[in-house]
Amino acid sequence: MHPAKESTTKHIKGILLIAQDNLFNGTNPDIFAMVRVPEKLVVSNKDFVRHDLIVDKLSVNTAYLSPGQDFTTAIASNVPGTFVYYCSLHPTIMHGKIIIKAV
Ligand SMILES: [Cu+2]
Repeated sequence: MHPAKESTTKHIKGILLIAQDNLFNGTNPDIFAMVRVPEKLVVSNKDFVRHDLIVDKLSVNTAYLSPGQDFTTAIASNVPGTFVYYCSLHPTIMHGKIIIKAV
């Protein structure tokens, strides 16, 4: 019995970012999360070229994803703030914000 572990798992929600046509989800959407509430993040490459997803300040880096490949990671922060996510291969067109709000 590990109730603490159980309740942590309950708080993990899923975010899916699909890389396609050199955009994430078509619009490079803002992603919202709460401080100290980890969010599962899946990046799926449905494009014809390689992409990755990096969030420098949250230590997220999927490495290069080939077409058809996906990668599961998590975003988590103990401090509120706005963090930029981007594809290192197309940083000027594939970028958005992760907004972590205080509880
Ligand atoms: Cu890219």
